[in-house]
Amino acid sequence: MLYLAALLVHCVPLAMGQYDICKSWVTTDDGPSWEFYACQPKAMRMKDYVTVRVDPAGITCGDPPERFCTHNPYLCSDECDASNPDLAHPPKLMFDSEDEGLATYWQSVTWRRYPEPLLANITLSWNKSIELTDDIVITFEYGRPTIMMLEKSLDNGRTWHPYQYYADDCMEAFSMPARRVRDLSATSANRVLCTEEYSRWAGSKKEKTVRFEVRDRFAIFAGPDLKNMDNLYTRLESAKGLKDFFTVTDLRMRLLRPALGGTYVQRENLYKYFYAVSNIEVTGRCKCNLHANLCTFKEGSLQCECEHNTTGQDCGKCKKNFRSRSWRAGSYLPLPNGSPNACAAAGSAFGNCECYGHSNRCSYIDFLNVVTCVSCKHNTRGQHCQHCRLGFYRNSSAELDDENVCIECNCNQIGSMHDRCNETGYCECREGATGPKCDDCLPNYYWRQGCFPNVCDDELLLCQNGGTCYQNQRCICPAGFKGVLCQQSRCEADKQDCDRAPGAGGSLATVALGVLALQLRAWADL
Ligand SMILES: *[C@@H]1O[C@H](CO)[C@@H](O)[C@H](O)[C@H]1NC(C)=O
Ligand SMILES: *[C@@H]1O[C@H](CO)[C@@H](O)[C@H](O)[C@H]1NC(C)=O
Ligand SMILES: *[C@@H]1O[C@H](CO)[C@@H](O)[C@H](O)[C@H]1NC(C)=O
Ligand SMILES: *[C@@H]1O[C@H](CO)[C@@H](O)[C@H](O)[C@H]1NC(C)=O
Ligand SMILES: *[C@@H]1O[C@H](CO)[C@@H](O)[C@H](O)[C@H]1NC(C)=O
Ligand SMILES: [Ca+2]
Repeated sequence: MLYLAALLVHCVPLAMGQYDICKSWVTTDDGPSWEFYACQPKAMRMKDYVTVRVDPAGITCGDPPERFCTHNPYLCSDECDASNPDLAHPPKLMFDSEDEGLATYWQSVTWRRYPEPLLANITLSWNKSIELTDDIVITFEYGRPTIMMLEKSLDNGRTWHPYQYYADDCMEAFSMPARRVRDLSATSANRVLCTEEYSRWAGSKKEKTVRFEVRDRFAIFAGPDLKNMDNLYTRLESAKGLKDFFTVTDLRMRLLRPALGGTYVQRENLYKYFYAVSNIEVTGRCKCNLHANLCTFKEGSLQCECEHNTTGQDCGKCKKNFRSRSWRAGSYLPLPNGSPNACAAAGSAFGNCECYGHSNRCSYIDFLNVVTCVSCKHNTRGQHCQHCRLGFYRNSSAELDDENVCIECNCNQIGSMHDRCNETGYCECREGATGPKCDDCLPNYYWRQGCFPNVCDDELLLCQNGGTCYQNQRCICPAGFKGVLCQQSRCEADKQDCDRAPGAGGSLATVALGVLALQLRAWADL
């Protein structure tokens, strides 16, 4: 009974039904109607919905079958064989339910290529944004890695960011000081750090887990037992980047050095070094922007069941015909029920004024007798914010209600006539310039604050009398010649010049000085 009570207390904060209803039917002075609240789905065991990928190819043991040592390093009689279900250790064994008794685990090949590092990546993908609500717990059989890294992605694996570093010596492995999450403060709650807590050899086989401590970070705001969740939700709402810190679509464990079971690697017994992961526990809830309290697994991915007339996998936009205001996420505030920030039907107040979510306001213009959107955002303009502002063009593959529907023309200021472009983003170029943004020159033109016709080149406009063409801009003439293409002898042009004809050394120096002067001018132009 005591045990049960303790268990309940432990579970209360996360199971507590805060923000678990999206709407309720209430009776007011004006009669019965719906009242709407911010809402979010319950936390779930996310390993049940994950897809996993292990890299590089061939890192999983058993193909070909291989011997390894576990408990008794002197016998080394254990075997991994991918073709035998009893001896295989495929990645899916990191996500099965462990029945009481024997652990099932994924296992890597052994470190037989030592000293080449034994590297493995385990990538977990959900194809859905997830908000972590409890620690990530990775269980290693036969020792925890001495160096590893946890990375996360927020955009389905397109970009990755470090999440936490783990090493038995943080300074040596990552040039980072060792820190503990418990020592973080309110302003550093989303700091990425290196910890030595889960990598040191404990001299016993009991230390099996590596954690990413979500609870300890929550506790900075909600107190040690997470009793003050109101404070946490207030901070999640107001502290920049804090909510995103706990949000992921993918996680990646980069295993960089296996457990050593001592201070050095025994070269004569490399069969005892490998990775073996029996479980990866990820607890979180679907991110639904506080517009849904249910998240279901449909057609292979998790989807929010959106309320408040929102739609999309994360309830990230307004439903069609509910776009008279821009979409907004719900808010945890004010406590205790939050704000739904629901999408509103188009045209309820003013005829049918759709603004495609680019404006929150419509206005009636008396003398024209029209209703028009006011202060169109996202670089749109027009009565319904349906056009792009000058200097922007329409992204033809984006919906009109997309925030990024208008793309900046980005015309080169010098190369183009003006900063407007056509429907495919092409700018109008000045003479000699070319390219969609007019930042290139046509053949036979050179770029110097705009495109200018070549003065000289290697084909038609050859410098004469041994002159050399400098960046298509001018000929550098030998001492005795001048003119655009050095076509003119100084003697013919100017008798005096000829009389004072300098010696060979002087003329070389003049050429060198000329080159230097041109070089300096070119730099100055940059
Ligand atoms: C693991 O992923 C990182 C990128 O996060 C990549 O640079 C590295 O090559 C990968 N390692 C292996 C062994 O596939
Ligand atoms: C990811 O989810 C979206 C939305 O549910 C779906 O359209 C897409 O096919 C999924 N992609 C993969 C690779 O499962
Ligand atoms: C969503 O639209 C329906 C009509 O289709 C309406 O009855 C309901 O009240 C709206 N919900 C919200 C939160 O605005
Ligand atoms: C145009 O919109 C599509 C769909 O939203 C998007 O994938 C693409 O990146 C956008 N193109 C540009 C150039 O922004
Ligand atoms: C935009 O201009 C480019 C270059 O002049 C042209 O190839 C393209 O067809 C134009 N697009 C439209 C929609 O007019
Ligand atoms: Ca398992």
